[in-house]
Amino acid sequence: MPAAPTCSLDLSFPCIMGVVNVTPDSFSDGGRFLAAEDALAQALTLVREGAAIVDIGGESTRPGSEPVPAARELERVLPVIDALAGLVGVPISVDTTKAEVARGALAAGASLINDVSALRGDAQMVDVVAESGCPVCLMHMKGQPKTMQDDPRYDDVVDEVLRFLEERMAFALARGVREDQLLIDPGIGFGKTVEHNLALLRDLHRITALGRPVVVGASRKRFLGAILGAEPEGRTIGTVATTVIGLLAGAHVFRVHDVKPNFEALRVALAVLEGAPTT
Ligand code: HH2
Repeated sequence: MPAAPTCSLDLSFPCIMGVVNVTPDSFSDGGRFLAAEDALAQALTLVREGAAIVDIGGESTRPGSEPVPAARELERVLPVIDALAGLVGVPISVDTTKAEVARGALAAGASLINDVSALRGDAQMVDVVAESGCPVCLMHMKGQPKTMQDDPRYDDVVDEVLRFLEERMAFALARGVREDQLLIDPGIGFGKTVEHNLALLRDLHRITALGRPVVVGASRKRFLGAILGAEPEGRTIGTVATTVIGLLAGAHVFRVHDVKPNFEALRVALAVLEGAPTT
């Protein structure tokens, strides 16, 4: 397979990854961007608001969700990625666990694979990553979306997530993926109680200590609702709090639906840490 056109990801600065779900059933924006033109318009808005990466997904992984066939996922994401790649310079990420979808998305102009199964969902995915040379995000998930929130248990959630990420990184390296392609993600909300999510955010520095860029995906998630008593659209400021906490722990990429407030918080927090405004 030919290498995708833009396979490098500049993570010299922490950045915002804007989320667009081209799905009928995502937990917070399901149905809003199912039409390609609506998804494209939303992606362009997120880039204008400061997203340095746009993550396009065609299958919901919310608790209880049903898997979607590859053909349906491709139908949803390809027109959006194709059009977006012609319009913006920022890297486009495809949120998929399927090798066929990843291949199609890379050919259409995506340059990052966001695999919530961490290369476990499809035996061919690791080869797509190795052959393309593109960055890949390996995320922790306990169980499968359909049942992952049915009483998840850990002896020590942070230890287990650390061990899992180390094992998945070793697997990828053994199969020909370069270390500099790897991003890692504790998988906030994927087979975790409120307390598990809080422990992971509190101890995020242990995950950043693994030495690869860490992605944090806390945006509008249920644990914020449990703290705030708010529906997804009322969880924006709570999400911003997780972005600042993540930044202080050394995380690099903040996957959010509400780009503007998270980007502003990131810029202010970075300016404080650097002692001067950053661009
Ligand atoms: N969370 C979701 C989807 N993809 N990818 C990464 N790397 N990290 C995450 O935490 C993450 C993710 C779930 O959020 P969303 O896409 O908004 O919902 P849905 O899965 O219902 O489409």
